[in-house]
Amino acid sequence: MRTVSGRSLCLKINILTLFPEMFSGVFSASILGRAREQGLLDVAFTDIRSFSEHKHKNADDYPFGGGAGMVMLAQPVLDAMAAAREALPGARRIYLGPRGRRLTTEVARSLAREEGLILLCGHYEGVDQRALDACIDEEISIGDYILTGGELAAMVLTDAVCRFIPGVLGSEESPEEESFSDGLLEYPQYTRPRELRGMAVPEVLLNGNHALIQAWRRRESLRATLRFRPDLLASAPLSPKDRKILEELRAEEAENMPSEEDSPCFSES
Ligand code: 4G0
Repeated sequence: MRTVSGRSLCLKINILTLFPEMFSGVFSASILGRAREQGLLDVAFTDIRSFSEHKHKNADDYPFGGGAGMVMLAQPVLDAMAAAREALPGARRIYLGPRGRRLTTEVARSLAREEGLILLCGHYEGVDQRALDACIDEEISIGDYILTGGELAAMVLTDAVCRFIPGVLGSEESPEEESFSDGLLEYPQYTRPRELRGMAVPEVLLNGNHALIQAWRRRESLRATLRFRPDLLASAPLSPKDRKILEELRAEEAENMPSEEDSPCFSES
């Protein structure tokens, strides 16, 4: 196993779920699968249902006070958590739910440095609050929408976090070079062939002038951010040169706007 200054950098994750079979494809293919094979990521599952003390292995019940949906029982969740904690004593215990702190690049980067993670996936209308109060360090949400269960959120979190484990991305790629890391969106990418169905690759990328390529990419990152996520520009670290480029891009944009005479709103008839 790889170590840096004596510390092993294998991130250990234990996922508490009623549906462990949902994870097999996502965690076996591509980069997550390779990270596990390389010993950089260790994912284990705790099947909450197996901790049920009911004879039919029930893991949920009707909510006190009435209302639609089911609530997951506290007892199997607490016992599953105790078992997971025995395997990962120092792990951070996270509940995936819509009330949580929003998952961002920053959150993912910091979770990658934890000793371990225990991810609790709720189903139905969530989990009995007493279990959450007793055994959860933090609730995290992957966005403002409701899913049928926390499993997909746990997969998204694991994928986003995994990219920040040293060695998971090739030595060439860095998680810091991607969108959002410098507060801007990515520049466009191209690969062979140089021309496809009349569409050419921008000339600057073909002639090996790395200073020119770098400048072009910065400009295209700024262009993409201005067009698709102008809100990000308020907090992105921008140089005076970047600000000058943005002014040029705004002017270009204004030039390409249809003039008022062309607009159907201004037609005479
Ligand atoms: C807890 C996470 C969990 C409460 C989980 C539902 C969205 C997310 C669940 C509920 C999830 C997210 C109150 C419906 C399971 N949905 N945005 N579903 N309620 O991260």
